[in-house]
Amino acid sequence: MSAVVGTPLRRKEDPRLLTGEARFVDDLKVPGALTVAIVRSPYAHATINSVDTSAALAQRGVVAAFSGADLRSEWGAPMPCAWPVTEDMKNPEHFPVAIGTACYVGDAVAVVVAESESAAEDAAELVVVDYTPLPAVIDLEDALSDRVLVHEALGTNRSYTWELTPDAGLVEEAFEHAPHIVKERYLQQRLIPSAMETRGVVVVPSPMGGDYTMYSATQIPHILKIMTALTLGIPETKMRVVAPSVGGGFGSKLNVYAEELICVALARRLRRAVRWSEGRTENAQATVHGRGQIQDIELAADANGKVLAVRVKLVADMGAYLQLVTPGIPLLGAFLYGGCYDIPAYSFVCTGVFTTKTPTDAYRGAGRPEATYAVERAMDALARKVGVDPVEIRRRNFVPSDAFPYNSSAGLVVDSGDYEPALDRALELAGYPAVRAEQDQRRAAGSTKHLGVGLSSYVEMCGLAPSRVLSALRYVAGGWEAATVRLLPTGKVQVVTGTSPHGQGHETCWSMIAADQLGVSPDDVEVLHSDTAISPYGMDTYGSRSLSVGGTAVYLATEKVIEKAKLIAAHQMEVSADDLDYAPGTFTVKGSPDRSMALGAIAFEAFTAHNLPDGMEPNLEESTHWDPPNFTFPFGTHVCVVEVDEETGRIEVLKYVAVDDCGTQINPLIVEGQVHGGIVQGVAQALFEEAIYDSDGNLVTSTLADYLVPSAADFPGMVTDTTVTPSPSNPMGVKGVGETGAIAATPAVMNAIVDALAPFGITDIDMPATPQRVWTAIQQAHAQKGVAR
Ligand code: MCN
Repeated sequence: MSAVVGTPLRRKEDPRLLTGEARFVDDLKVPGALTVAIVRSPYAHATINSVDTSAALAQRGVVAAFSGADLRSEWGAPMPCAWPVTEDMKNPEHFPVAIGTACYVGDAVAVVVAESESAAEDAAELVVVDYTPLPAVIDLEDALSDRVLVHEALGTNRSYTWELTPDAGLVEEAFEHAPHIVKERYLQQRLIPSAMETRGVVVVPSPMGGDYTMYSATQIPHILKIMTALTLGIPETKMRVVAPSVGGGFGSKLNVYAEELICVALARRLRRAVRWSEGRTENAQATVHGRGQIQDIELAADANGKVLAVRVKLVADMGAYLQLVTPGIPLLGAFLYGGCYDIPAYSFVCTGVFTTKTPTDAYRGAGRPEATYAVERAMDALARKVGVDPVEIRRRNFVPSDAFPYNSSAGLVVDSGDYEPALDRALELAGYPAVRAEQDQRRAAGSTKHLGVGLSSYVEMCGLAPSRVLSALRYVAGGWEAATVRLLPTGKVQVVTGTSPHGQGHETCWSMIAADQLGVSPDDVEVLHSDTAISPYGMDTYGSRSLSVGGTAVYLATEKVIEKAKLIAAHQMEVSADDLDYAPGTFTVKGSPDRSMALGAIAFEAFTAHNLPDGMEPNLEESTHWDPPNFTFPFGTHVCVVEVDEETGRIEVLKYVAVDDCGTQINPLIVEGQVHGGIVQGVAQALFEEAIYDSDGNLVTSTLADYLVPSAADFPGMVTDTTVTPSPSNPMGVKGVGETGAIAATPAVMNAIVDALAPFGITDIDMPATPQRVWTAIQQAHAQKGVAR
């Protein structure tokens, strides 16, 4: 396409991140700021009879302490949920500090404000809360029974039931007559996002009060600003939100959190700057969790394994409350349970249910890893039933390359795709036939080291999103993105974006886009972001949307700058604008190569405004608000090879191959990094991670000693490659890549494990597939064989 786009440029943000120069929330020094400590419920469910803060208040250095009731007057509205997925969705009233009832371990019940962190934390331990414990609601099916209600006032634990049943009749018919029916239940365990930087907030009021600047480790400064203004009754013009450097979020920082609202409320009440930093255990308890679903999936297929219908029923764990987009997360997957296959008939129903656990919400992939997991595991089950190789079952069902744009039975228009080349390349890189041959050899030799190979072919829907579609899904905000591009008088470029990177490298990629368009070096482009005073409009970063929506906005704003510059060049060179050719950085008169004008010179002319066309405003600055016509649909195939030790249950990933297609790549190095990170998270779900609650509702995995986050040592090198199928839905042909690895990896690993265990007749293992679980399943299989003998 051009000079720098498509090249593996190193990230310009990395030197400051790697040398300690970057400033995270916790690094911000605000003289005189008070520290907030949160008193959290040790019970999963309890009536709060009273809160006594007197002992805490008597401590030296303590400035204030409040219960939920004390702060009630601060909230003009309860905590926001921006996705009421059905008209009759039940949403319990939720305030930042609980009043009357605590609904999960970690629910805030009081706050202490002190001159130092240690004073705040010590005093928080002296707050006496009188609780009457209530029974916990942990199990999803138990929750559905309404035996114990999480929120008495709702009269049920069911928040909503959402259906997508475009072909109900066809689905029923297919299941009545199909020669092959696959019926599977999969459990999506809860995950704890565990970003490297936990959350943190600093709020600085203006000296006279009334204006507030919030620094927060957030993915969504713009949405947070609006929601804070609404919840606290502060005029939007008086609220500024800044996300400084943010150490990862993976969806968990796409939220409006109690602590953010508490800090603004306290700054307002005390007229002092306040700060709060989240500890690692607080992070496990009070930052949203991901996944948490029971998935029932059924496939009806003809004699050749061609799928005729897919029927899906989900129970999704909302946790104790609905956070910003909690109820919508399963819906993001609802459109993808047909995978990358040509499925004639489809039905989906999801029930969201409350439990006395940490609220769930977005976590890398948000609904789409769950969908991909279910369909890819079920396709392997179908392959077993039909008696064909998992590769063959996929080929028989892929949407053919000439069918795009493809209208899926779930209602999507998948704009472009070409699934077989990615599969072929992944098989080639994995050495598929050789792996199968070795598997056969080992089995024949009676080896106790079982080889397994697993596939995952996926398509995802990202780039959130056309605003009209979001409206149809009852999401309250839009899906556009804003950008401003300024060509400064010296020829340097300033880009202002509404996206809010927290590890994705937007400064590099947006610089590359602007550089190629304007004919400058990426080093000459400055990208400004994540401060609502600098970029007043934005919909922020999540849903692998930033490039295809925000990057496209940058591209379109540069086009506008070039258009205006062309008029100036034409005016000054006394030719018609139609007589000018543009090559990045220079306008040349057609047929007269020596008559040209550089964009930098035009920028200076626009600045001095000495000789502009009549009526033209000075300066070269243009803005765009881009609302995409469609999602983007990256796809690919991942192949995982594992070795399972029959004697210990230990699983080793021997090889991992990923072939992804995210359309045109702006920076292949960043694409590869995104894929790597996503794969590790996906593999971690398969092998390591699980938020475990005991029957009283205690989170027993609330430290990193108990919750197994993988390290580099746990993982082999990855082999990655790409195919390129541009998206026709945006001018650069780009698709998102931020979540693909997490979406594809989990089923590839689990399919490989189940494949390795085929000789034992094992067809499923709950995630994470720990050595203990695998070993136990093998022992049970041995025992059953023994009985049969
Ligand atoms: N890119 C590219 N060419 C493409 C696609 C993407 O060069 N065809 C580049 C983009 O320019 C951008 C990066 O890859 O620099 C990711 O782009 P995109 O897919 O648009 O995703 P977003 O920038 O919107 O990032 C969100 C996505 C999500 S949803 C999660 S979750 C996630 C992820 O990004 N969380 C992350 N990657 C993460 N990476 C880090 N380090 N930390 C997180 O918290």
